[in-house]
Amino acid sequence: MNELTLEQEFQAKIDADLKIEPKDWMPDAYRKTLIRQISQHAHSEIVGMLPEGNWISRAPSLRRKVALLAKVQDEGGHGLYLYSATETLGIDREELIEDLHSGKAKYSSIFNYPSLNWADIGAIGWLVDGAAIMNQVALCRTSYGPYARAMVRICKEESFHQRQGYEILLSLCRGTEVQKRMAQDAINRWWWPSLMMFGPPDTDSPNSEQSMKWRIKRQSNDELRQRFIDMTVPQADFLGLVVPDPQLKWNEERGHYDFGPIDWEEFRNVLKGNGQCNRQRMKDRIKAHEEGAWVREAAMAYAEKRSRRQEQVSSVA
Ligand code: FAQ
Repeated sequence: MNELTLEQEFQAKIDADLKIEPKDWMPDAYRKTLIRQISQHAHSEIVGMLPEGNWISRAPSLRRKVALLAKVQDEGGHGLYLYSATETLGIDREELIEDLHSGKAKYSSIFNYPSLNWADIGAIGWLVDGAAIMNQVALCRTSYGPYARAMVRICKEESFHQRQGYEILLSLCRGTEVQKRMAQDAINRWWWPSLMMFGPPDTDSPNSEQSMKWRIKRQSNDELRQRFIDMTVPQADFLGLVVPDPQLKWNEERGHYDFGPIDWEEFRNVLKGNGQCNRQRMKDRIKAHEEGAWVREAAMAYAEKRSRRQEQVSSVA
């Protein structure tokens, strides 16, 4: 079959909402786009462990510590599902990790902001996980089977994370004046970077058009951002917190909130490596990777030993 026919059949399958599986024929550019997006997503999960990991030893109670520990562990797990999904596209995990550590690969801009106090852990859960879920629920219907299936499980865990964050803020908002001020300060700092998580505006998003055609992305950056704002503002009202956007206003005609301009210059700067924590995050990530070398070696040695034993057993049988 020639390339054109293969491509037409591939697109017809996508248009019929069927999943593409690892052994199916796919255009090179589709494979590359998936490797780019899924690996960036995997990197975001494991770099995202760092700002919260900082607070495990300082959580204000045992209950909070256990919940945060479980959340950070889940994020490590999400990274693993996503690296595995990327490997089904024929790329080696080590190569992806090297690209992350060398600064070649991107990860979500949001994780280059500092987590300064306990209220930030609430804000990360509520806003950052909230934004992640909004994006990832759409990805449960993405066209590539292994990615879509990983997303279903990830979304279930993320919704627990979001509630955990909201509950931290609820406790602070029902606490003392100082605690409420802490919560407000955290929202002031995390609101705008959370909106940036959805990526540049549709008019300035080079990958969107093709990714939507291939149904890798099911909704555009701006659509998801608007949906997130519409969902989150009433939650902020319930907490008694003010969203730090003087232009935020319900628009009856549109049935959506209007909001003020996003500082895309700040976003581009963070992507260039000049955010508040880019250097620190990479330093910590590389250190964690190096210190974990013995665990990977031990796991590989165990896996090899097990498969040798299984071979011996089956040759005797
Ligand atoms: N940060 O043309 P588009 C989480 C890049 S998971 C950094 O619109 P695309 C869980 C983009 O890669 C959070 N870079 O790109 C958690 C592209 O660069 P490239 C991560 C960004 O791919 C919670 C360029 O800008 N989630 O948080 C960002 O069509 C709490 C042009 O942009 C995912 O990765 C950004 N925010 O759409 C963990 C979801 N936005 O590669 C711990 C999957 C854009 O051409 C604690 N990914 N860029 O050089 C996606 O849905 C998409 O990749 C988008 C971007 C929507 C992020």
